Amino acid sequence: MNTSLRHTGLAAALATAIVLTGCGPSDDSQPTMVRSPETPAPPVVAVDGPMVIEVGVDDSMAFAVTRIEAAAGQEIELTIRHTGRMTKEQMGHNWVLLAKGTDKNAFAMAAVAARDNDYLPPDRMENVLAHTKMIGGGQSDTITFTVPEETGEYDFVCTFPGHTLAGMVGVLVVR
Ligand SMILES: [Cu+2]
Repeated sequence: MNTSLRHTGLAAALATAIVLTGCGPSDDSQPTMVRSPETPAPPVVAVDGPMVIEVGVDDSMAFAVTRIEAAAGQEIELTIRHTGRMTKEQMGHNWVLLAKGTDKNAFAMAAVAARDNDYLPPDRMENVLAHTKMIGGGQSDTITFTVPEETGEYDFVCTFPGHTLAGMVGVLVVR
């Protein structure tokens, strides 16, 4: 009996939603864009939103994206997507942005001992500016972070044992 009541309520809510979205008042105060055909359209730049980046990985030890250029202080929404078939234990990958000046190989060596922490060394987290989860085939993880204010190059690495040394690295260039 409660089911039918709930359904009625849901239908009413849906009807309300449709009315609200379907019959919004027309706003005559909106400025109208008038552009002559000769005027080129402005570039599509997400001024307010984050820069969206997808970094693909698979059953090899490499990032599909090894160079990211960004403006100081901008937001980045980054997704790491593992399209391989191997598990997190066999061929796990993460995306770890290191602080400027971090020795990436030394960091990765320390990470090997941090298996219980997704291969992120707890005593070196001051070197980590942003990181995703460690993922396996078929998984993805999305993070949002702010690009450092200091211009220059920042290494990013995968800290799964052996991967940084095998060349699973890239660079974020901040302008
Ligand atoms: Cu990896």
